[in-house]
Amino acid sequence: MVYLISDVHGHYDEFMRLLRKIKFRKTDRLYLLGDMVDRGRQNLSMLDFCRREANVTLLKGNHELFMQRYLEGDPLVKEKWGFWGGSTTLRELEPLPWEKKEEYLRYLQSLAHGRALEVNGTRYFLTHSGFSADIAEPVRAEDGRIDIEASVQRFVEKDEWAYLCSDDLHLIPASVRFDRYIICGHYPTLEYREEGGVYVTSRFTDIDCGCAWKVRSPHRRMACLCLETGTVTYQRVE
Ligand SMILES: [Mn+2]
Repeated sequence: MVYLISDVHGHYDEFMRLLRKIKFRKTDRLYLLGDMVDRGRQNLSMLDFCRREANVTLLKGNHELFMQRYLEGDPLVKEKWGFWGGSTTLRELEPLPWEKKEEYLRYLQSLAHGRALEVNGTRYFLTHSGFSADIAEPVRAEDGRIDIEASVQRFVEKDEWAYLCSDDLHLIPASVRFDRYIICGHYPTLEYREEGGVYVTSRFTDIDCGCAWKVRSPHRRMACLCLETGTVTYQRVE
């Protein structure tokens, strides 16, 4: 089975509970759609899990990029990351020797921004934030749909930061269509409706159910979507 989870934000124990709930096995595949770190207390455990497990792929989120830029010495991120949710990751990271930090840096630099795949005849594009309207191209001549994989790649080359922080997918008109069905995280579905939960539209599904959302809500959850069956399994985070 192919499973998707996003925006775990350092909640490693609850994440492992969720994997036990779905009976995740070595023969399954798991794609993590970014923002594994910041806010929670077990950020490095999350990254270690992603690096270690051969059947797990982490795509880059804006919080992985914050951590990467911090380790690269970006002065703005050095000053601001703590305010952007990074204080818990910083606490874990700071005592480490440079060689260990460098391992994390190389790993973060290596992360992809999207993954195209086909399951049961449906063509999907998995990515953290979804889409940046500033580069709404290339458009396919035959049906006017945007080639989402190429569009994201172009934007990332121009401005990786702006891409990973973009909320555009949730704001663009319905006339904008894509050549693949997008599955994203990044934008807590609690912004859409009070009860949150996986949010399904004709163009995309948002699986960030806000387990670490800044606003306290009894509906904050972590979600796991199984692509073959469409089944969603939830895990609460205290
Ligand atoms: Mn994000």
